[in-house]
Amino acid sequence: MSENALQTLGEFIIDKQDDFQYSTGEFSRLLSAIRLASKVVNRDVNKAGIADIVGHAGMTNIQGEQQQKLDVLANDIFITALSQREVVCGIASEESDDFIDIKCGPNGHLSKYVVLIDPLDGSSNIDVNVSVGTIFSIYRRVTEPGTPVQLEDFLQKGVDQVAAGYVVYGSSTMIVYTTGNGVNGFTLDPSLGTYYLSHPNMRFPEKGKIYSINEGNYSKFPQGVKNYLKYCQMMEGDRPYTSRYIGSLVSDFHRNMIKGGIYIYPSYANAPTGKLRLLYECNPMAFLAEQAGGKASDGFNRIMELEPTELHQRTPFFCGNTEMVEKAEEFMRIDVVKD
Ligand code: AHM
Ligand code: MG
Repeated sequence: MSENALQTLGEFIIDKQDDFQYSTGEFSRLLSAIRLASKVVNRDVNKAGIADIVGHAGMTNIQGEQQQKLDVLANDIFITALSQREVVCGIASEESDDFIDIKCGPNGHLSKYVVLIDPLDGSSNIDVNVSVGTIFSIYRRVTEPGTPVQLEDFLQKGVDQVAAGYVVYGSSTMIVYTTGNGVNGFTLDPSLGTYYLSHPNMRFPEKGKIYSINEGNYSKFPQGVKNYLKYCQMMEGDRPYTSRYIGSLVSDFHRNMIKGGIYIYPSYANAPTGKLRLLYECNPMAFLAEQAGGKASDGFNRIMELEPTELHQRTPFFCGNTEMVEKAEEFMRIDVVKD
């Protein structure tokens, strides 16, 4: 099929605008700002090897982790694109300590949307030329429009998301998102700078055979996770499963959604809530997973129903094919009963 016959992301956004009741085009403009920022980050990620932007920025973020230069750059790019285009009234970023209030429009704060973003997830992979990603999550504010945003606008449950998605800066660059009507994926043609609809209505295959977890932490895992891993490795039926772990959530999730698999970042001995952040990483991925026929859990509860209490809250994360996540949950429950 020629590129002329393919639908672009811009056309798709406009086509779907009417899915939103009383749509004013504000949400479409917000998605367009994310699309634009992703192209700028893509350009910078691609030239990371030649420009002097690889390596640490010398700062630590709120989690106490060292920030890579590209983390800082990606954070700036998304915040600038979203705030200057006046499409959101607030932004919370994994890389910033606190949320940002955005006074947009002639009367200030007129947008009804807030965005939570992990601007460059998996950034420890940049130095070695491995795929990284951007994750975003969009909510309607809950406080009065026209006033400064408050913490409660960001501390919403995953079930209240209006849209969520990711950009994977991989062998090709893709943007994948949902507004609650399935998941669609768009691939960037770098020569034209245009995203085309390449993966309409993405779904997890019925059966999955891949498990993705950092097995180096095995000795620190809860017994339920250890038992589930043994189950994955057992020679029986369609098992053993295949182990694949990139260490970039976006890339691991993307592969598992296409090929069928489960991603796990559990709690471990000295980290009872695991590593991943509920608001910036787990909720958006959970929304995508459910919209693609999969499931996301903290081992016991649905991720999107967890009550957030702080911006940088962490949670254990089990996400992927429904059947696989439910099996893992079964092992987690057995472990609790034994205790
Ligand atoms: P980051 O937001 O600091 O990049 O951390 C999140 C990343 C995920 O993309 C990835 O799945 C995980 O951390 C890898 O962690 P580990 O190296 O502990 O396996
Ligand atoms: Mg991250």
